[in-house]
Amino acid sequence: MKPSKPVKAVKDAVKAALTSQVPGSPGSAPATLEEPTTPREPLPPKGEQGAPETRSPTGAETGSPAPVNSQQGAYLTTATGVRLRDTDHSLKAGPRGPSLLQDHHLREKITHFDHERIPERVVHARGTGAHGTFTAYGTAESVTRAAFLKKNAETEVFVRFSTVLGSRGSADTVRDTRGFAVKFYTDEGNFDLVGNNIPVFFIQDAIKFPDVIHAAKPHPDREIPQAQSAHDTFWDFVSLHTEAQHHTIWNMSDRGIPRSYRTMEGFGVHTFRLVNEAGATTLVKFHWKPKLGVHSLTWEEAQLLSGIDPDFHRRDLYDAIEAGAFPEYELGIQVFPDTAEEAFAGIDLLDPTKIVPEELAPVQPIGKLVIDRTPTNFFAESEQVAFHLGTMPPGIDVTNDPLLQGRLFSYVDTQLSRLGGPNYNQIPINRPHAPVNDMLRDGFHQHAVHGGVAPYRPNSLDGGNPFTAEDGFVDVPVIVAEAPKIRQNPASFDDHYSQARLFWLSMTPVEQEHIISAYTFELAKCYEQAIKERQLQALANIDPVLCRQVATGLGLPEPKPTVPLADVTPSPVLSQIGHTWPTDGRTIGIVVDPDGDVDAALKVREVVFGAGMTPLLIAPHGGMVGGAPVQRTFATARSVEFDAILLAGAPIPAPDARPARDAKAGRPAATVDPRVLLLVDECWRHAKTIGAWGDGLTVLQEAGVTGTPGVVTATSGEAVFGEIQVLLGAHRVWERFPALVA
Ligand code: HDE
Repeated sequence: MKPSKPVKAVKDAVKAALTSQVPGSPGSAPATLEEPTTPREPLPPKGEQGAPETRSPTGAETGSPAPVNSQQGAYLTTATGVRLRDTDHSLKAGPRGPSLLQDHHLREKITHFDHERIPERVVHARGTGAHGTFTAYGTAESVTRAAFLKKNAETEVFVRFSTVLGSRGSADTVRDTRGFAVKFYTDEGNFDLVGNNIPVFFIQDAIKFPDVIHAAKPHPDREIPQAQSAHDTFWDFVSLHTEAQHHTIWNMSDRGIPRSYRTMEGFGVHTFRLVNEAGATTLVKFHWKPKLGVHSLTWEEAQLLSGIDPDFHRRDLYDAIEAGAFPEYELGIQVFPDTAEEAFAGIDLLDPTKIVPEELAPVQPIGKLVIDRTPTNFFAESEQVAFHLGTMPPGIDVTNDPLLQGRLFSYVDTQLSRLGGPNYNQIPINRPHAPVNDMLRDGFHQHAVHGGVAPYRPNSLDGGNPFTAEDGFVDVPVIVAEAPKIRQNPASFDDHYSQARLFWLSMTPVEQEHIISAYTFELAKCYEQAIKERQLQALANIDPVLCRQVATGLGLPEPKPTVPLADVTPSPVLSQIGHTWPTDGRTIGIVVDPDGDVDAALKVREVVFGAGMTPLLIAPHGGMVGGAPVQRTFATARSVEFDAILLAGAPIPAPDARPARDAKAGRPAATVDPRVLLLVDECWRHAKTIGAWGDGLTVLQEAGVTGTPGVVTATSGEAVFGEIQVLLGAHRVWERFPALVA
């Protein structure tokens, strides 16, 4: 499967555009000061933008470049292509009105506007999509006949990352599970792998999904809090439905606040059944592994970002693509024999609240995903993309996981109300790249113009077309054991604590500290004492240290466990700490003093670009410094945007600084601008690397951080940055967080 020509052209353009440009320019050409008056065709898309391949509603290649779907011509028209002279004045009976009902242009414009919104997703409303390409290694050929997994097969994909709880306009960095949904446009029809960044789920049966979501969404009376689990109904639910405890501890860990979509794992969660050419079956779990490793924000960063840059993850993804730091993930599978027990190492593979530790069943890489194009139009692509777990090509099938079974119903159903009818698969972003001949007809927004007279089969009027295919999708004829029809789970689903404990014991002390703080924060935000106490009981059944620390924070007694503590073997691979990773696309803030050594600052800026990262110049005022554009002023910069900061000078308080107010906050009047000191304070508190040379050393002294771990000094900016690059490989300077868990 070769990417189509337009896609390749865009990729080349992106490569060519990888100059020292800071990402984020809004258009493909700079704006002019004067209003342009010479008619011209619409501007082309920006270099990094992609769009759905131009396929017909029935999957045929059109060969047209993507902009054929975009607006055409130089002149403003009505929706039916009639050129207009004026769009700023409604038709009135004289200049002082009233407006006339006959103004068809006014009515068309306002009516369409009135209908611009569609219902947001019930869950995962806040999301961010991008295009990419998946290349298979061929290593899955022995277990599946799916053509897109054959060696070197290339498949176009659209990925959508999301939070679960928040509304469409909510902040990116809230504590929540993240969606990781991938639509593969394979030659054999689409494959939707609709996963999350947490490998387990809150509930074991789909019938409870409305309940858990009602509990986690804002309270129905006041509709607060937005996009958060720190409230009574959430903790009421998870402490009563204790199967949720495993997913919940993942949410309370750093996994609930990812640094970036680029530094997040993805999981199919359920066990799937693969079928090979010979018809043999295997059970598998899907995993996405990010090339940059798994990294998270600190809770304070996440909270600050919700105010300072609520679009942080979206911006990070799109800026990284624009800068050429294309996000990469390996797809892997854990492979289990398909036995009658549907279990592995004593773990029930149909229970979606359980993982199989990678130490027991290693993740075997089967292909690589590179995300390299942003959408051209967010609504058309990210908002209208419709995933469905049941969209599977031959070679992949489902299991009886009761959570998965309910999802098979839900995803089609939700699109009917969200996308306005049954033809949502004909929307450009959803169109398959395989021929569609489905006998489905008519309905709202029908884009296909079906031929023939016999949409049924067999038929003799349309020459018998369509025919069934010998190599078509096979529903694996799994034996269904004789059993009573019953509303009940298997007994193995009753263990609700052992894997939550496994997760806790797999964390390093720093990560355990974060988990304790998160539980303490969330439960302290609950109003009802009984709910806190009930959740403490669940924590006692996970681990006494965890329970004690949270109980202390809440000022409540520590309960005794009500079930024996499970004897588990930790899975160190679950920890994020102790490795080094590539640093592509990291953001480095460079504080420059226009009255200091500007050349040195600009030199290091080029070195940062050269290392595949984005340097942002931070100066007392906007405009230019030394011929380079200033991206942040002291008034607009905040530490949370940066992975590290470099101090290339010691700027004195700028005219808009308020040293007096800063002194009230406890810092004596400084010779350095107080906002630069705040930058250093916060970077230090969040265990970020800080570098300084020359005059910048004064800032370190004023901030009182000279000589502490991760504070790098040298005689030149290049030398400082060299060291910082190495430290960034570990994401944070972990020594700055003393581990207190005991
Ligand atoms: Fe979903 N889920 N879900 N879910 N889910 C939706 O479909 C549902 C579950 C996931 O970016 C909805 O189009 C039920 C698990 C993602 O567009 C809806 C159950 C996992 C996305 C729906 C689950 C997911 C959704 C809402 C319990 C991880 C966003 C809008 C049985 C494996 C996809 C929509 C996107 C979206 C139903 C549980 C992942 C309502 C009934 C488990 C990533 O159909």
